[in-house]
Amino acid sequence: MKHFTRLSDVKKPQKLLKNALKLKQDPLASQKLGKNKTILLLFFNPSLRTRISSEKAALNLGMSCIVYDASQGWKLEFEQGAVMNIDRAEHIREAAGVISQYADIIGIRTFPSLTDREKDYADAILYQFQEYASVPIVSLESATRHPLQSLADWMTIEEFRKKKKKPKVVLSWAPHPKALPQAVSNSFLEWMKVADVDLMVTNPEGYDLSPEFTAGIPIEHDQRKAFEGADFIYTKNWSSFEQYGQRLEVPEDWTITPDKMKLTDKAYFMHCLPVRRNVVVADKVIDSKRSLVLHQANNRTYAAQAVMQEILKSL
Ligand code: AN0
Ligand code: CP
Repeated sequence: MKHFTRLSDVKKPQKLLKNALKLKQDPLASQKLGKNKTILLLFFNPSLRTRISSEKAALNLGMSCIVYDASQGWKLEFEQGAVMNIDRAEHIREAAGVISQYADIIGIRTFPSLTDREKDYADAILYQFQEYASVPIVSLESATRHPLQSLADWMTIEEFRKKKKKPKVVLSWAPHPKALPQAVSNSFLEWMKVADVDLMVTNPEGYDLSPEFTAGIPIEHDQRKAFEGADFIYTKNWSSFEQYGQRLEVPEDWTITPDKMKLTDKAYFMHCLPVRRNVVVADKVIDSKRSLVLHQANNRTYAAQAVMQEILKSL
């Protein structure tokens, strides 16, 4: 594997999953692999889990890790041929080229603008880094996808699924006071398509995700109906794709409550975090024994470690 920005970068996803689960049993098994190697994590947007779990993964592999808060640094220019006489002090071409000389792998977190759909969905910042850097690029959540999260979520589902039943996995929209990206949800669908599960999405009218990600997956606009018989409820808020980046009026209550969870087949509750309690999910659900949120967050380390391990082997 050269880069890790989306599922299609991974030749054998099942093997990557297996490696992540194996690393979890013995996280320090490959401590020599990363010796004298450096990963640089570049954050254009905030993070708690991704930042710490990725650093921990790098340390487990014996790598050095540099974290750079790019929101505090020079404003970068991404347009080709730009006359840089306003506020952007440095072009992506130099920035990516320079960082490539300091690091063997670059991780990048960059959220969408939520104003320009075409630009966001081209994931221009991430892929320009890929173009102008000379080392592998790992997505730490881009405008369209969050593959490290999806791999950790897949690990979690594998660990908790009943052995003899193909689980029904429901991705459910939930309310949120702010307009959020679609990346986590897009990516979850992308990865669940290669997992052995029955997948369904439920969201209010107007909130259907991009057809690029929902193709072949049933979309149910009645949340209660979708929850019937579910084994995993994966919850996430996202802003509208159709009315791009907007928060639309939703008359019904979409918060995940104990009542709704009773419609499921004793489903586990999942969320990538950070989560707004009693807006996205009721305390009683997230605090219940069926909540896997901390387990998911723990798996982020081993997902990142499996990805870094595969990239290090290819250097
Ligand atoms: C971000 C999002 O929805 O993409 C990060 C989630 C991992 N969430 C927030 O900004 C609350
Ligand atoms: N789930 C996740 O990626 O969390 P952070 O935004 O805190 O990294």
